[in-house]
Amino acid sequence: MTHISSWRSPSNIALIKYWGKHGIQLPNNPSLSFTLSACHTDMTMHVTPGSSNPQLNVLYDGNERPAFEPKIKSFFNRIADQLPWLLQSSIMIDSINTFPHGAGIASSASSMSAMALCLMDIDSQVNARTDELKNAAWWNKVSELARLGSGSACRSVFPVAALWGEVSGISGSSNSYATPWADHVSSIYHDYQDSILVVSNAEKSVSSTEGHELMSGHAYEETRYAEARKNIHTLIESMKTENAIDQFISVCESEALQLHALMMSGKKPFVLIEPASISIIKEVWRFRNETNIPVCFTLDAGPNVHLLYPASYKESVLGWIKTNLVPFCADGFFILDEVGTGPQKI
Ligand code: 2P0
Repeated sequence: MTHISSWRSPSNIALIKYWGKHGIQLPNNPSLSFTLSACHTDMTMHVTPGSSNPQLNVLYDGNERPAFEPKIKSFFNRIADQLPWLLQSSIMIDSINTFPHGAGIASSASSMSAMALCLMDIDSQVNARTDELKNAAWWNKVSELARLGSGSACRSVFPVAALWGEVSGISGSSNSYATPWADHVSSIYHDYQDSILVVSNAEKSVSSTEGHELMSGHAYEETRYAEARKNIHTLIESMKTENAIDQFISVCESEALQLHALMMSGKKPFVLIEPASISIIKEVWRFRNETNIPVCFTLDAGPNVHLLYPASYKESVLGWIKTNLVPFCADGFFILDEVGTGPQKI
């Protein structure tokens, strides 16, 4: 018998950054992210358990992609103790991302969370369980499996916002899986905008995996983790109301610049931002000062700039992007995304 499951799962953008880990994708500091909407993966998984000669077939948009198989196999080996049927099954995975490959948008968060959702759904089918979908423990398990695929993926499974990692004073916060955070933020953040300015679509010179490793023994290691713990408390407080956007902006921008400052100040320094990223940041500061429109930036592990702002400023910000910021984008390319409602069975 073949079991089939299809899920749409979004990417996410960290406001407090996960940078530095131990064990198997256990974070050295807590992080907090917005769940995105337009940038997502659609995945379909076919699983035939009890195969004497199990095959793994990985497709992207209907075309075979054997290059993706090693990472998926090592993920499956890592989680086989939790899904005993996994290594005795023939599996076919077909996925597609809405964001173009090479747009500098990390696909591991959306694809690994989609994979965790398909696997958990199929685990329910294999074990003839029907009542588990949407139960909080089920979602925690999805988040934990996603984390084992890629750390940041564990935050993609919850709507609006997610917190990952132990935070003092927040019961239920865990290093193993993310905690849904939508109920802890003002409604202004439920449809917050994220316009992604694609500065470069070149392959990154240093992978995130290597970046995490370089945090071990970094001169500012302990200072950084202490800063992240302090910043997450400030951010959480600021997001409870719509009246503390100044504080929200200050923490977001500080976290983004700190992430890249850590890259530049380690034992093996590296630079992922580009001159255009800096030009955009300066233009954001100029525009915000002149207009009082509360737009701010954050950065992922790459040169692209995410502009974050309330939905009520959509029109003014779009006009400004088109006139002042498109010249800094590779081929003029940008993506209009926003905070979203989380994964969806399709
Ligand atoms: C984050 N990043 O919090 C941070 C900010 C990049 C910059 O998580 O090795 O792909 O799979 O656990 O999740 C990128 O690292 O790393 C990342 P793994 P991941 O989103």
